[in-house]
Amino acid sequence: MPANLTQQYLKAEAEYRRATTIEEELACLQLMFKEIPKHKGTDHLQADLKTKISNLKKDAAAEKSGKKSGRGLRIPRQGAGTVILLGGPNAGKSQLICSMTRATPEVAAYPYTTQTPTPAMMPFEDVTIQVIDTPPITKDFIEPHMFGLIRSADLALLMVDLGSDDGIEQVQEVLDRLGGTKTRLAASSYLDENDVGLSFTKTFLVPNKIDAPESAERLALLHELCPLDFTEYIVSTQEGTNLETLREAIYRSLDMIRIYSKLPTAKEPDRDRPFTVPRGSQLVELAGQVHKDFLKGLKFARVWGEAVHDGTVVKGDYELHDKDVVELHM
Ligand SMILES: Nc1nc2c(ncn2[C@@H]2O[C@H](COP(=O)(O)OP(=O)(O)O)[C@@H](O)[C@H]2O)c(=O)[nH]1
Ligand SMILES: [Mg+2]
Repeated sequence: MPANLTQQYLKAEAEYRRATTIEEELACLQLMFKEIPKHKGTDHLQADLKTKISNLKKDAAAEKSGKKSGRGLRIPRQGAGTVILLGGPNAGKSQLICSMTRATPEVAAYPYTTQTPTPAMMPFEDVTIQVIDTPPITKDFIEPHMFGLIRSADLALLMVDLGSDDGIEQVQEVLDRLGGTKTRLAASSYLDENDVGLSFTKTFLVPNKIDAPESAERLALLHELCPLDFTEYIVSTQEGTNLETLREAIYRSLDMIRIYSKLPTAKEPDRDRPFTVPRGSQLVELAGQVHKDFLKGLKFARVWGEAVHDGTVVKGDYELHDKDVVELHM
């Protein structure tokens, strides 16, 4: 029997996917339980949700009393979006972080140098994007907390080691390992409506070490043996080849817009630190980010931008445009 899930349910599930704290997760699961159509076709989903909620409550209690909940690591979202690096050992994940951010993780020719997922901030023009370095995924092993991190990421970069004959097999292992779980990779992000909990995270394929001998032959072999519909960026993280193209592609894929806020008393907006919101967002969504008092107290705003005349007065339902300058009034 089809589950016939409602829009509200699917929205709660999408938010559940992005949750990074136990409280957020619990709130989403409770909403999902409230919204799930109660009939035979959803019996096992209802039971599944109940179990998840009760486990999460135990985790929350354990966390409060200072015990480790065993749910492992959570990384709060920061910046315009979150990108997770995935790959087998030695694919060059840590080297990518070194080359594209100011962080300096250990890069080494032996596997398992990176032992826990570690976030770094990658600049793009005047914004920053969170990039998470991770330990390798292999046929036999994946850290349990990797699933939550992959689900909640806006984008995954699946890195391939073109410097070794094992690179293709290693990337296939990552795909197989995740393919057997409810956290999978795809050309774009979506949730499976017929299988609750099954989520797909948008992924770029990033064959690395194109500077290495025989890398071109291995790349051809990768395409032949492992055909994927992911967008591909071929790079050398060590020599910097194609990294600026990748950086821009990452930002574009987040589909965010930048908004500069200006105080009524100031002549110029703060150009150094734009706020970022998903394309299509309305003014109210920005207001809450600028200050929580604006969520309820917002009266109107003046906007300078390409879509409106300078200083136009708008209400909360105004659709924001990239690089708008916004002056909020309580
Ligand atoms: N030739 C070449 N070697 C690289 C490149 N990127 C990383 N490496 C080397 O590959 C090894 C593993 O890199 P690392 O970033 O630690 O891989 P990780 O295990 O995926 O984090 C190190 O010896 C790096 O110097 C690259 O673009 N070209
Ligand atoms: Mg590493």
